[in-house]
Amino acid sequence: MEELYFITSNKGKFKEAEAKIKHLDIELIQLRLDYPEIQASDLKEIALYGLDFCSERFKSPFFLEDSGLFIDELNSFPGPYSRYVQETIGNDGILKLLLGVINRRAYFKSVVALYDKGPHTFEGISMGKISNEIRGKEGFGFDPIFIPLESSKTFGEISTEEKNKYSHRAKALDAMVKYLENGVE
Ligand code: ITT
Repeated sequence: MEELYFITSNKGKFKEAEAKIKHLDIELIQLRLDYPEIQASDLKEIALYGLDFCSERFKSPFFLEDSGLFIDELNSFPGPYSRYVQETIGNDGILKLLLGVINRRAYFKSVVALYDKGPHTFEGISMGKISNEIRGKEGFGFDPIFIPLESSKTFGEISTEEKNKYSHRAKALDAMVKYLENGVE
């Protein structure tokens, strides 16, 4: 494989994937192709629907990724609605919803769906908590309010390189890279 397309409109996701894949002899290309994101509670189901839709229209090997932030105290909200929530109430809105709340446990989940000769999925989870205030300007989306278990800093306060050591997306991408290298899922 010489070229691999990442179908995403999200520059932050692409930057993380590029760094993960750069040691392979594969050129990663960002492709903005609108695909339907169905309403479902399961990210894998959403990703596989998108994969199926795109594979009928696009013939080179590609992957896409669906991710979300799941907050314990909010019964896993925003989960699959993360993009919409980020674009509407944003990080300030989440902090308001959690004002005075002691249980700040949360996790990020990433499902990478790859299409080469057929569909493959790879998953990663990052456990952590929601900070009390916005911290840092790195990354994107909820990064400035999420503190992973591995650190006392938010994802917004660490570099892409550091985030790529243990984030949800890093784990899912590592599994995909392993598959690309060895053909083992
Ligand atoms: P695509 O074009 O790849 O779908 P998207 O931004 O719409 O890009 P999703 O539908 O998967 O991606 O939405 C997930 C949202 O969750 C995303 O827009 C961010 O707001 C948030 N999110 C996901 N991963 C994140 C991360 O690593 N750090 C911060 N926020 C994240």
